[in-house]
Amino acid sequence: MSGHPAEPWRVKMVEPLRATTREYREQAIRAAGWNPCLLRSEDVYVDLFTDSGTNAMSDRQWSALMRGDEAYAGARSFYVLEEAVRTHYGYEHVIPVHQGRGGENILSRCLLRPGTHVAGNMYFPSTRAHQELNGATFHDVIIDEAHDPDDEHPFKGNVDLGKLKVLIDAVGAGTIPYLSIAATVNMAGGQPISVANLTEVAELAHHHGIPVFLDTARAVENAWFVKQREPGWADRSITDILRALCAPTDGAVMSAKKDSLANIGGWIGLRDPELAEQARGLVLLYEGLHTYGGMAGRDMEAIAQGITESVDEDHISARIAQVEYLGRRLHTAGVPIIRPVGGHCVCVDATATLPHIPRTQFTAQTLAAAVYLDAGIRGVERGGVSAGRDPRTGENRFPPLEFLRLAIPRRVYTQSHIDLVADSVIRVHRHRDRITSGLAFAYEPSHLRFFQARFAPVRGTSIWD
Ligand code: PLI
Repeated sequence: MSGHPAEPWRVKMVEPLRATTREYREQAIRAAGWNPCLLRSEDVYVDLFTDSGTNAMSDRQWSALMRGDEAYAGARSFYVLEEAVRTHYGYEHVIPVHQGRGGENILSRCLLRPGTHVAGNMYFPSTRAHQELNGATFHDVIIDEAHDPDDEHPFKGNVDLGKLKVLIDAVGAGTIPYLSIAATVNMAGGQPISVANLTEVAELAHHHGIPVFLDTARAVENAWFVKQREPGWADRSITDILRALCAPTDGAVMSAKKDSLANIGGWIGLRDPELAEQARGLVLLYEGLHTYGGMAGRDMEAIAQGITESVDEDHISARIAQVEYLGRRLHTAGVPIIRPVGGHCVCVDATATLPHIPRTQFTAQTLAAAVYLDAGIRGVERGGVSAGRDPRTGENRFPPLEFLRLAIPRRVYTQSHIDLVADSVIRVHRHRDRITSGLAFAYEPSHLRFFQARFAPVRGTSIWD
């Protein structure tokens, strides 16, 4: 199939992959409690569990590692990272953390108290978990289109300003310490927010004295969609658009394991010096000194170099095109996927694929296991299991979307791998009637349960007849 631009890199070092038999995979997934997250990576052929920390670093990033200054205090590498973040994202105060959730912990602890409310454009599990652990209630104010897998809205990450106003009126601006806005929105399938919408959201929030924090994990991918789809931005550079996305916000929490092409790391970016002081104080307790935040000096160098590579148009256009190619192959073959295809993943609509498996039997988890069984491809459930239980009622939460996410690491897989994935998912879809049992919990952890949960087939000994 045409339409896939050649990768703008060549391979300098290889990592062997091992193909396995169907019998082997049946044993492996059973031993993993039907949870692909508990598989050993050597038992996975193409690993699309996440695009987080799984990127291939460039030769320039590997050389940057050698420049890492491992001084405990005031490491040169911190100032290199600080400069890169200031230049590309525009935040004055840069506070390193070991990865995104480290930043979420610090920000939530600084600002949230029991009885407070946080609004955002759909939840992310670790982000909401930290908000809830600090006593806040999360409110989803994303536009309705985001919950519809077939809606082709170009900015399904946009906030519904009407919903936000209703929330502010209902709970009072004083009880909303901040808005938690993501670019792109992972749980909607990597869908972007427009610059115009984010600017309007910030104006409304600031009018009520509410600060806005941006989850910038995939803001470069968001910037690419803005360039393609939002009137007025086609001729601007990705760096300009990235800065325009950050400009109306009061700060950011960053997992550098995504856009920034690093294997670990993150930062908090802030404008308010007092909040920055408070955050640095907590970083000392929970992460490490405020000039390394749990990272080695070499990690900070790799991220700084990765930031400059992330905004390169050859890189970002090929990256998004590879994801789009997989989506197009599945869509053309009739596999129901979330449309339009997002920035980092293709999401197979599990309820449309397996309508005979009820959501109480974790439809997308079942589909994830089935896709692993077919050819050793690992994706992740994004549905009822990821959503967890409501902390107040203890009831399972079932968000409108229930999907298998195939997240594509950056610069790792070639077109043949992507074709192999497409062939396998199309095959599973064709044989979907043979998936006869859903799953029930055999072990249910209390937080972020999708990582460590174990399951058993509801009927018989396998999910597949
Ligand atoms: O995995 P961390 O702790 O570096 O970052 C947490 C995190 C925060 N925000 C968003 C939008 C994420 O996607 C995110 C992590 N995502 C993972 C691990 C993923 O597989 O999507």
